[in-house]
Amino acid sequence: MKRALITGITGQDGSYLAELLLEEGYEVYGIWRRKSVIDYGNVDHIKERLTFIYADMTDVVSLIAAVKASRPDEVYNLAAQSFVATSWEQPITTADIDALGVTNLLEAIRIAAPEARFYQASTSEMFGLVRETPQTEGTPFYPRSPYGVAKLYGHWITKNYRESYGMYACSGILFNHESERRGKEFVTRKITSGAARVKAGLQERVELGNLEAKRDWGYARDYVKAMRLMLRQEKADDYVIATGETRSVREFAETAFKCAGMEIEWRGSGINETGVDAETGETRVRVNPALFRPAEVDLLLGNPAKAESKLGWMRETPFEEMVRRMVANDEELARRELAAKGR
Ligand code: NAP
Ligand code: F7E
Repeated sequence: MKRALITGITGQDGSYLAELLLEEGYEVYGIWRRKSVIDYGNVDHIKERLTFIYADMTDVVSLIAAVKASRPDEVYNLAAQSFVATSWEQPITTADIDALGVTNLLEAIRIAAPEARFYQASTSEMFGLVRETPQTEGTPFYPRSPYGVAKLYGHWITKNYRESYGMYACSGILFNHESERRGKEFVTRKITSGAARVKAGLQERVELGNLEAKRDWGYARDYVKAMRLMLRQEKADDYVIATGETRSVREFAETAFKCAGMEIEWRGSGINETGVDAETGETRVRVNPALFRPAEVDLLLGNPAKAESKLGWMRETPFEEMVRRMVANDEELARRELAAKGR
């Protein structure tokens, strides 16, 4: 039986990856953080089948102990302070976890399980102010946030340990991927949850920042399959994982509200813009300038050709289907919220 160690197991990707590896017969270990209240996050439904180890990316001693205890064949580093907006408020924490945390984990592996294969969760945020479109493995990087800068360090240190010590260490440069398990502060889930709650009468509107930002949005369950494939190749390498399609936040909002049975009409332009439900005439979306970022990533569009040809990876879930699933899930949560309130 193969053993995998996943950092960030309670997060969106960690939970889908854990399910996938369990299905394949792996013994799955997950690193989690000590909190005042025990919280299994997105793996609550499979917690009995997992082995949890308390550790923190900023504490190399705890990581060495975790690697020793799990004796992994594969290590997936998915832990991060992953919310870009927070990285301006907590730049040091973000760097400690997302940059130096990667070195901590690589050193723990070098000491305690040097033969283990390593996956690093790199990101399209490293392309930032994009130098070419679409972005590939060869596109120069230009990060635009403390998060992007920290992740770029994690990306290069992974490559460096591969070249310095011959470790099997890969980076997946994943473009945005979403799901029913996405954190509610990210724009997609904020919109799908907002649309469902507006429809249920639980909130009046959704406040958004930059509607013109464009992202290449894929489905998280499809993307974790690429991580596993990367660790099964003859040689370690880096791969872009993306859909090859890009859409604006505005288009995402229109699609999500449509899935919830509401048609959005935009009135005004720029920062005072509002989205009005064409049926009821009520304002459903409002732009709040406070939600704009100090520096924006305007356009991301990935080219996954290398992953398709070398890994045989293909995305499976079309954009509209992903949004439909997210809205349906949030409508169900809104129904439960109403029931809990006796409405
Ligand atoms: P997520 O839902 O925010 O999950 C992050 C995980 O990291 C959580 O389990 C969190 O634990 C854990 N974590 C945070 N700080 C930690 C620390 N100091 N020590 C140990 N664990 C810590 O993120 P995700 O969307 O699944 O993304 C997975 C990875 O892919 C992240 O590295 C992210 O930066 C990267 N990425 C994501 C995307 C995307 O679109 N989703 C795209 C490219 C790259 P708690 O539950 O304790 O908070
Ligand atoms: O923002 C704009 C915002 O926070 C997307 C992380 O998983 O993907 C994610 O980072 C866009 C930005 O994701 C709101 O300005 C408008 O342009 O959903 P997001 P992100 O910053 O792209 C990458 C690949 C990662 O690696 C990260 O870990 O949407 N936007 N209005 C808004 N964004 C948010 N959050 N909230 C708004 O109200």
